[in-house]
Amino acid sequence: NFSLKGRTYVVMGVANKRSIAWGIARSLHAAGARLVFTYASERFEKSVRELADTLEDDTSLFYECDVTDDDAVTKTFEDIKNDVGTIHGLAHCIAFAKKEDLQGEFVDTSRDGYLLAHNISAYSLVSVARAAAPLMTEGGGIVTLTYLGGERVVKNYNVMGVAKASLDATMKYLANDLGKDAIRVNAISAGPIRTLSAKGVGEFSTILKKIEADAPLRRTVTQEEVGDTAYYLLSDLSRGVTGEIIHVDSGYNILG
Ligand code: 0WD
Repeated sequence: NFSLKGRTYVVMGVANKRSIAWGIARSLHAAGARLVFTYASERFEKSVRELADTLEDDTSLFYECDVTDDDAVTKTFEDIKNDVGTIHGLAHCIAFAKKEDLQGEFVDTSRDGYLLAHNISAYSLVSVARAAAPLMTEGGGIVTLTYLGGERVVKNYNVMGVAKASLDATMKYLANDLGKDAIRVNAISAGPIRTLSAKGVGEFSTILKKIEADAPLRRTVTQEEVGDTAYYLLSDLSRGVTGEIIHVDSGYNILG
């Protein structure tokens, strides 16, 4: 039985209807899960609540959580524990880099920009996993979102590629630590999708066109396709899988 009825999942990083996190939320909801949304600041609260309102029989809960603040992360999961008790998994869909660091040459990345990108995009998974693990009393799944630019050089992706490489390794070390508590940690390497964050990457349209021309499936992927893979990784369907990176990218990563 792979229904998620009676299960609760935390979804971090819904900014608007184009967010990959929203695709994940819809897949989990369709499978019967109850959802807990976290958003970076008050600025996003209204749009997250409005989106959740569109879900059938919505029972979602909402919390502010700026992942650069350890106390905020701890408090968020304490609040979630008090309000819902046990959670069964979490989707971490959070990243950030300065726009100036997502164009031109990587060699020009400032110390500030480098640390900021790693803080929000990679360390946040450590801090969130530490705070969330005690709530997964029946075991659980953690999924993060990564990109090919962490495995090889992708033009303009620059400091975010280096942060994704760190995120990939972070995911594996966490999988090793948390496996003894029956918590699995995996990543989805999504192909490029037009979102708020993607707007920051220089020449993003060119990247999309390349996928349409060259990827084995000759098309880009959707938030829904990433969402369904997250459902697989957060459900018992994937119960033997941890420390894995699954590419949901129309097969683009196999090309030399
Ligand atoms: O092509 C793409 N769009 C791809 C995205 C391809 C492969 C991977 N990804 C990754 C991104 O790198 C990111 O890790 O997917 C993840 C989600 O990104 P997205 O859906 O493309 O972008 P967006 O809709 O802009 O969501 C990014 C979230 C926002 O949501 P909320 O509602 O939580 O604010 O990251 C959030 C950002 O605000 N975010 C933060 N959340 C908490 N604390 C912070 C922060 N300090 N900074 C940014």
